Amino acid sequence: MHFNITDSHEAELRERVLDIVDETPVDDIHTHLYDPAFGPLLLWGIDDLLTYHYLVAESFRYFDLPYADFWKFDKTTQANLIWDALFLQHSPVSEACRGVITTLHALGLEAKHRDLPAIRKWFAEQSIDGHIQKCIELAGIKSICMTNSPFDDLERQVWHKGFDREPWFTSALRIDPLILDWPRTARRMNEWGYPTGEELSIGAFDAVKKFLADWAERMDAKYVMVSLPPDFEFPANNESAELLDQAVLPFCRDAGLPLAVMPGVVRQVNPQLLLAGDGVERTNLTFLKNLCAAFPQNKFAATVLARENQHELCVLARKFRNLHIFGCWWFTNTPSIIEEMTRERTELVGLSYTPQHSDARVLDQIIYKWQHSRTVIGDVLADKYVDLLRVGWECSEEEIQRDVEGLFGGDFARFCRASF
Ligand code: HDL
Ligand code: ZN
Repeated sequence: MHFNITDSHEAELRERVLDIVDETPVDDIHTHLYDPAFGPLLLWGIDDLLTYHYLVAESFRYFDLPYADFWKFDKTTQANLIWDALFLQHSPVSEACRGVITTLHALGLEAKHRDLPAIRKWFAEQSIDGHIQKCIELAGIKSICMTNSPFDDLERQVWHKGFDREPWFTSALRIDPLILDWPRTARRMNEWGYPTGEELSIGAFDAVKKFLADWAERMDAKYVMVSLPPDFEFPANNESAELLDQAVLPFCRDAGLPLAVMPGVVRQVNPQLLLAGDGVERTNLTFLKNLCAAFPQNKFAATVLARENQHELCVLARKFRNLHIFGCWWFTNTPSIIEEMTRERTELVGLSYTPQHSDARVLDQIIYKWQHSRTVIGDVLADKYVDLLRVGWECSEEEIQRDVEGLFGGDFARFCRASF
């Protein structure tokens, strides 16, 4: 039975939902951005926007020059080639291309004149501090979580030197080399004064826990994170599984930190594309089910790379309260898939998830990644509140605001504070 709701009532409710989604500041819980203290690691401006690895991959579909020749060019030349191929020779309809135009438009630049030198000139006149503020305001961001790796030589030096942190940059401790490349990592950790020895042992596990504790404290990490191949197994008779079981998860549990697992990436399917060379395969999520079940006191956040895994991930989240699903990661960060994922997540887990993270690698990208995502997420939520209205349940402005604040970082913060 449909209550006799007028079209204008529904339209007014939709408008209200869209406004709240547009206006509510968001915690961006996974990016590759850096506090300006990290200097050149923080990418920004038109040439970084155009040489973003998503656009590199798309450009090579039109290039016939050898990969190696492209990589020999300087960044400006690479950007010019990408601009010509993806914006001038063809309309910029892909999500990553459209994002550049959305960003330039939001910054007040008339990209439609197709005048790349003029755009370059404008960016050259900006200061990084003012530009950070402008991007954060235009994106409606409350906080930006970095991906911080003690295994990155440039980054490690900055942490050891110390710096005054900008309040809106938070940290996540990235540990891929520890889990996925133990032999080499053990040698490096030994050099850094963590006696891991050659073989995995109680001593090695203690050294790993100390390493994690030192870096989580140094960074004030909000969570620990690792990306995993699609065939990752747990339990398993290998170093990765033993390190998780004996060191990483005990540390995370005692420190109250979630472990974010990001499975499904197949690194370097085309090495000639460098950073753009990674691919995706459907993940066997049994490992995640086993982790959530075997470690009920641990908190797991998960974003999975293959579209085919998303429904199964929602069902896993229904089974395990210590699993928080988040974001439309990388190849799923497109309007059509964000819509599908946000609908199924809302329909299966209500509001106890985080619909998006930007994964931005270039500061300016937070503008388009959040503008595009807010549009899709807003439309899905508007449908859901209208569906409720049609069966007699009208949500107040305060209730909708509360719900959206939860989706935009509040529920993840609750999850991070929770102890099971
Ligand atoms: O492993 C990751 O965190 C991925 O997000 C990769 O950094 C990837 O290159 C990327 O930038 N995806 O958006
Ligand atoms: Zn990422």
